Amino acid sequence: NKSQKTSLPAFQFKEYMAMKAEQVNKALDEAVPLKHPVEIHEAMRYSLLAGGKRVRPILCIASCELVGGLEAQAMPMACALEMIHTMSLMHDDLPCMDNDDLRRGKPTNHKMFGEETAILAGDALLSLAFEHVARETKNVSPDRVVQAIAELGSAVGSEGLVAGQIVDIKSEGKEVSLSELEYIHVHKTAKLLEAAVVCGAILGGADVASVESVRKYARCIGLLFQVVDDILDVTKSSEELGKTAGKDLASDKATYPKLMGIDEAKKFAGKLVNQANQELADFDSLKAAPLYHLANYIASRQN
Ligand code: GRG
Repeated sequence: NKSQKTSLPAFQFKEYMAMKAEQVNKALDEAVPLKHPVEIHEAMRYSLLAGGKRVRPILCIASCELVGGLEAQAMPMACALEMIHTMSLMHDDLPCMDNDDLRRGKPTNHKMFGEETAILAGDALLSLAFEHVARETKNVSPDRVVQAIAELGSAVGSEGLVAGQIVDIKSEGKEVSLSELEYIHVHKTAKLLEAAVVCGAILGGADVASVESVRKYARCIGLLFQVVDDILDVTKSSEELGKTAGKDLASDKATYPKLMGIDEAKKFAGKLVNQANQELADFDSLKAAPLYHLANYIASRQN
């Protein structure tokens, strides 16, 4: 989109993403060495290092740098976010949940290592995430580390990801309203993205007002992430089937395109990306460039 491109500061976004992802991958590799008991560490490393866009860690680092912090101050938290994201996918793929065979183009963790190991490897990643932030965060005041850990914990537990997952599971086969759908997505997807951005700002030394501005930005991109996911589901399966109606329009699962129509869902996505970027208006535009581009990337991503 031409108007968007001209209004964004010049910035090598692809190179930025590749560089940051490489740093994150290196840090993750070091954070989970292959040690005794090998069975559990192998399973943890298998899913953690299986690819993925690394959106949450990069959001965390970008937010830390936005407020004047350094990448190194946010890196343990960035790794923790990816550990938790990965374990949530591992558990989501289990036979008792979504029962998926493939994830990130590879066999799911339980397909490779068995259900017992996949559950335990997920539990170990969840626990390690908090330990890693507490032990490895350097050059940040202890009260900021504690504040960030609390933020992360609340995004993941029974008021965060777990809440979204249970409400999603319990609503299967039932009529879901737009507000119920929003509850599910805010908790399953947006909470961790919000924690990524907010924790990055806290660790980078942001004042209270800046933390709240980036929180508002994060809430928009959290919802945007899911609306785009739903749109992609429709457009992808339409392409695959060569039909106008995609998988999600036909299935029971509530989605934005199903509840508001594909055109309205696209308009909603456009509104969210604009609103997200407006929240960054008070920051230095050069420093905010990664987050501007990340919002646009989430809006226009193809997978
Ligand atoms: C977190 C304690 C705890 C338990 C797990 C199973 C569960 C509770 C929650 C499921 C949450 C879930 C599967 C949310 C969907 C999140 C989502 C949008 C995944 C796709 O994220 P991308 O596109 O994936 O960033 P990649 O592979 O690129 O990382």
